[in-house]
Amino acid sequence: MGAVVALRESGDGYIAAARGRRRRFARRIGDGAAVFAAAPEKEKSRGVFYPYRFDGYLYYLSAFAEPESALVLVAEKGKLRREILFCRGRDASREQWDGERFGPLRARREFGIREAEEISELPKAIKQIAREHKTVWHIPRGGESAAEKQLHSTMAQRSARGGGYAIAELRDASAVLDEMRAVKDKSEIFRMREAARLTCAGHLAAMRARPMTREWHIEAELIAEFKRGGGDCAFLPIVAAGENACTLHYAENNSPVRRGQLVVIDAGCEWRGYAADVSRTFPVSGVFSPAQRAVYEVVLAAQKRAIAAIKPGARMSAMENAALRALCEGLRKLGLCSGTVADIIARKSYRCFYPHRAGHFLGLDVHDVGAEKLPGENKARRLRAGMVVTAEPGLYIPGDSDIPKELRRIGIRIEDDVLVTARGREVLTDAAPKSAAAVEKWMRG
Ligand SMILES: [Mn+2]
Repeated sequence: MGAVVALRESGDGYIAAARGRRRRFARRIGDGAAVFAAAPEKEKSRGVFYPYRFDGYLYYLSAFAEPESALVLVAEKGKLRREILFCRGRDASREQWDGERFGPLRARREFGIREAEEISELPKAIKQIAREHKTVWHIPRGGESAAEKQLHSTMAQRSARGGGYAIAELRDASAVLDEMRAVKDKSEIFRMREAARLTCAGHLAAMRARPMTREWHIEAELIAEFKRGGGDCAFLPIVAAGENACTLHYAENNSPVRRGQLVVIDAGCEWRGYAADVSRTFPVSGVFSPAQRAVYEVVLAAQKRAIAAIKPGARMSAMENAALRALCEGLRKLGLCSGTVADIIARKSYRCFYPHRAGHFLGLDVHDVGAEKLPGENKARRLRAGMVVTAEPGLYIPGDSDIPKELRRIGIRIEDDVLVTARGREVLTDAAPKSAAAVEKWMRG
């Protein structure tokens, strides 16, 4: 993401929201300094780089998306005393190659951060922090950034010299920030709605891809819709025809597509840093066979029950259990599992048909932070208004000879993105057809 894109991002309240987040973070840590480093650029092949993806924590607190940047915060008695953005300096010859940079002067103005300096000044700033602060917060990442290497070497120097530097403790800031990130504010929900809207547009176009004789024809329609709206893929889309759907993370997207098969699409648009994540399953011919439809109705019923279990105060595990019970009832009706639903769950005989979980948090990351159990709690966390979770049960039937022939190798997943509201929930992605009848109707054109 270059400077021009970052500039266009102002105007939706995100920059002001980021300022509020910095103050809240200071309130939560009380006293100490914090260093947030940018994600590294990743080389794809000699001299060619993957599209740059910022670090979620740094972006959440700054709205700044350039590589080679960092944010230093200093809190005193719960007040934000200093905030310094470090970024690349202006450099006409580099900018001729890589595009415009903000540079410290303009970055400070555009992003409303009190101080800004060139990234080359960061080592000095870290030295100063080490002299003045006992506790330094950071995001531990196995020491991949220069800033992090310096924090660790400063700690080591301290132990070698016996306290010449003051950092006594490096603390993990993700424990604090994940709690904040789990509940989305207005500017984040605005972005997630747009990501959801473009994702649904992609699914609608993909179901009508012409020609539709290779999986990549379908994938192309998804990507075109994301790009048309100024977004991009939040992750490699899964477009899986026939038994490819039974490979959960299939993303080759290069197989032939045949009439009579189902196609599972699991794809999401990322818009201004925020992700959507939607799965739909449709028949290539435009009409479900009776066997395909029978399995589809089971997954759909499970997905609806999962969504109904999403509400403030409910635990994530309630949603998981609702989906699982419905899937097991369906597996029994389809003749794929025997015994009572309780037996099927206790024996885990559903596992070969449903090996994944029913949902995850969604936000800056597709598998977003915040879903983890709270420290000291052994139960799944409770949902709160402003959280966004996916509901995505699926069934994947193996080709074994003891399974009725017409059911073999059917793979189906249905996934929506759900915002927890004060009263219950809002499905952000219901513009993509979901009931079997709605899917067939859309495909008829
Ligand atoms: Mn998902």
